[in-house]
Amino acid sequence: MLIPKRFPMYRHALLAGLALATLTPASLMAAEPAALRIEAPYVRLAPPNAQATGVFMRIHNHHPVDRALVRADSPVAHSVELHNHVNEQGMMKMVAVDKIAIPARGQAELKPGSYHIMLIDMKAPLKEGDAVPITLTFDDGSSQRIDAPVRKPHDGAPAAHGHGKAH
Ligand SMILES: [Cu+2]
Repeated sequence: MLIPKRFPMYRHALLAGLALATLTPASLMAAEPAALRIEAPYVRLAPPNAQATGVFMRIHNHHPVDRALVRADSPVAHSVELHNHVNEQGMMKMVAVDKIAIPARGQAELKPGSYHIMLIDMKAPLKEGDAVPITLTFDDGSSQRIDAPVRKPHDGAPAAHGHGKAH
């Protein structure tokens, strides 16, 4: 192959192209999950005897295509659902959703009062500091396993007490 020496940049680009062409589909697929980055996952410490609690995180999508979280699993709960909070005639309530969108070159924010993962019917009480394994499955069939620490709800987050703080 004749590549003019006086165009070194063109030569490099061509060699890089050849290197890419030798990648197998399997190695390309293995590289795929890195495009979604999970940040600051945590499980909200539930009150004693609570049967369910929420899991929150940010999911960054560096891909130029929209993605979605379509499923979550965890061995600590009998059931795991994707939820959103909606305002229904002035009442905030949780509803199950099929998926949580992660926009191209954007992020999905799972936070109290919004989208979250719900652990339902826990097999054993979770304690502060426990690391909860959660497997996230995305719309392209890829999955990622994370460990989400159990944390107390932040001050100022919606709590069971509502607005009524003592003077
Ligand atoms: Cu929920």
